[in-house]
Amino acid sequence: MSKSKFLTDEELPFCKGCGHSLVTRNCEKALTKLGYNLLDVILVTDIGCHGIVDKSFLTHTVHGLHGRSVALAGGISLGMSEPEKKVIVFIGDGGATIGMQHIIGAAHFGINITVVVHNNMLYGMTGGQPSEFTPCGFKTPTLPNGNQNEGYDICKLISVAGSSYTERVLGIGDFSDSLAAAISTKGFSLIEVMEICPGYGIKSNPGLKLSSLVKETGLEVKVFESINRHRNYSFVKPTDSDLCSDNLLIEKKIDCSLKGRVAISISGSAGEGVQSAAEFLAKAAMRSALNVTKKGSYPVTVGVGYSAADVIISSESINFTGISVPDVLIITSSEGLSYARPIAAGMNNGKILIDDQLEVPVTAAEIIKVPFRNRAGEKSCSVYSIFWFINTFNVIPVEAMKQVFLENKISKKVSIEKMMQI
Ligand SMILES: Cc1ncc(C[n+]2csc(CCOP(=O)(O)OP(=O)(O)O)c2C)c(N)n1
Ligand code: SF4
Repeated sequence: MSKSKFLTDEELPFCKGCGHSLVTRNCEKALTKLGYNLLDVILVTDIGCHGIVDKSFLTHTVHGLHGRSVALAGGISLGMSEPEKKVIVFIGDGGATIGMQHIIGAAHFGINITVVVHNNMLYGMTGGQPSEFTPCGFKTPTLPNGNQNEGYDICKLISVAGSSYTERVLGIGDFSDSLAAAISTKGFSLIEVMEICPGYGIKSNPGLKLSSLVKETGLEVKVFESINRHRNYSFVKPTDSDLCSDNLLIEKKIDCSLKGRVAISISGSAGEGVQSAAEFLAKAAMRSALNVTKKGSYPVTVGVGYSAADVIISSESINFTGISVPDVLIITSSEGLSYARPIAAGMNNGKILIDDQLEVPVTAAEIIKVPFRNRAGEKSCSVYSIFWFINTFNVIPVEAMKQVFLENKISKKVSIEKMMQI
């Protein structure tokens, strides 16, 4: 199949012969047939080999937790009112096992999504453990004598639960019409694609053919009758805004002259207000009618170690929320410095604002030393660093920062005058 606008030109990331490649190519073909625009498609992927495909899609992509992608996709679908948008979930049989309740719930409530189950009958990414879809007798590296029990028939379960379109297909050749039928169905639809993982399934079951295996299991390859569909559930949206409209929850209050996009990374220590600093900046930018994304990174032990955040502010819409190289890197502590060293090393221009007591990292960016910790103290040094940045470079109006800060309970403990020092 030829390349299309839905995928990058990169090779797909799967092992040779993996059925996940075929699902991707068929999905791309179905979307092309249906005439979707790139940014009208929201692909939600689950954890597993199939999930690494999201870097290959040029549509919106969201990577969910293992088994939770259907719940995530349901939320996205319910949060949008544009009928031309389509939410598609890619999930493995492992994720479908872990998240079965979400799938049954979404079918039951008639949530408008299409779920594509990549059923390779085992957990591919972690080395071939069995899932609840592993057929009786099927061997995996951790079940060398073969599974003792029957696998689930997800298509039967889902069609009874209320799915509007349900089909099982063999992951061979062209099944794009089946995907197109599911994708064009309004309400919940599911396609289960049967595959054998060459990495683990074929190795453990040499010579096994997909079509004969599926025949032996008794799993029917067909479109299933929809039972209990057209339920009349309604969901009240929590606000009058939705994920796609320009109707912002935060009013534009302050004029801002920024044109283009600025990517800011803040790197400091847990407990020193890094996430609050990023949140203040994000809210102040929204108040200035800019588009904003904010992400936090920290170890699972949230109370110790580094804490870092990425904020993008832009007068244009932000379609990619990652920051490969920031325009501005702010470093407020030694733990933040350890985390940010590789980021600094990758900067060929831009600015690094660093606490004046810290060693300067290797970088080609401009270094600006500021006594963040001495002036504001350890608890407030990160929030202060954002005030200093805004006050010095006027990227957004400082008035917006002041308003956001003064509305927060932190302003009862920390004076705005302290934050405004330059
Ligand atoms: C809640 C949770 N449990 C376990 C894991 C570990 N894990 C990562 S990938 C994976 C297997 C994925 O298998 P499957 O969903 O079938 O997808 P495939 O790799 O076969 O495409 C597991 C168990 C995890 N990430 N999260
Ligand atoms: S390990 Fe299996 S599921 Fe994962 S990419 Fe390789 S063949 Fe595909």
